[in-house]
Amino acid sequence: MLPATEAIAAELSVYGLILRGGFIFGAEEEAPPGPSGTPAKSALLVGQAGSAPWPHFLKWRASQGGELKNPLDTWAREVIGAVAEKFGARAVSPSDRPYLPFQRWAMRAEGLRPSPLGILMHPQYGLWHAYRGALLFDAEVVVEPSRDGVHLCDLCEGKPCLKPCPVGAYSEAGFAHQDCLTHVCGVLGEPCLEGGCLDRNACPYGSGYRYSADEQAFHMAAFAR
Ligand code: B12
Ligand code: SF4
Ligand code: SF4
Repeated sequence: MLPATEAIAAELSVYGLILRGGFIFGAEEEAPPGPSGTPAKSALLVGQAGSAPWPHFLKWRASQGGELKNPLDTWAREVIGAVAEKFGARAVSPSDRPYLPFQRWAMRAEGLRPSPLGILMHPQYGLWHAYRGALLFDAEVVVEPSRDGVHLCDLCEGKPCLKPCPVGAYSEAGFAHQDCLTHVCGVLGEPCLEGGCLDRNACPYGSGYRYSADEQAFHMAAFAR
């Protein structure tokens, strides 16, 4: 019997995580292994909208002794791994090497498109969402997310997200990772380090889902490490 996606979603919601849609791998496609070790037939994406998982993560981190190297990854692997085991799936993480194409999967599952910042733009959550894992199945498990087909960046006049960065790190040429890092770690980098990326915060959409200040500082610290 195929697992009920409602039951998976309910299990994930305990941790503030959500099912973000899924897709069936094509017959010609090179799919990653499913739980049996043969190529997976389908994938369901797991992620967050806004800071919903943050309090759950903080509670878990407080219960761990000592410093963990990648605590958010460790927490997500633990939580999503347990859900995978319960529903006969194999869990994978956006941090697994070699990197799995999470953004391409998300575009496919949710019909999203990238913003000028590279982050996928969501019609409801704006730039304030992320992927924490995926469940790979040996069977064709399907979930249909709501899609409204609107790409807000197409309608956005003036593109305020491309203005505040002091080093113009985002441009049509892509993301100047090193320029960003040098600024964030330099003497003038405190506003980014403490309050999050100025460009990301300048987007007017999905502001109700904006990550909390401490979550933004946590992600920037991990980025600048
Ligand atoms: C390596 C990596 C980075 C690298 C390099 C990105 C690059 N130039 O490829 C660096 C360290 C620069 C980076 C930074 C950030 N990243 Co990053 N990153 C990744 C990671 C782990 C792998 C990317 C990859 O190579 N995938 C493999 C290829 C084959 O997959 P793909 O889907 O085809 O690849 C797409 C991306 O590479 C994308 N892309 C290309 N350039 C850039 C630049 C940026 C900034 C982003 C977001 C995407 C992006 O274009 C490809 C086609 O769509 C992914 C997770 C994942 N597994 O995909 C997260 C991921 C893309 N990152 C993400 C985010 C949010 C960021 C940050 C904005 C915030 C943060 N995490 O600190 C920062 C930017 C810093 C800032 N100024 O705030 C999110 C995006 C979520 C979303 N809503 O779309 C992801 C999906 C992780 C997640 N857990 O959700 N990242
Ligand atoms: S400011 Fe405009 S162009 Fe930039 S991410 Fe937001 S909607 Fe897209
Ligand atoms: S974190 Fe700061 S330096 Fe980096 S892209 Fe955002 S605004 Fe620019």
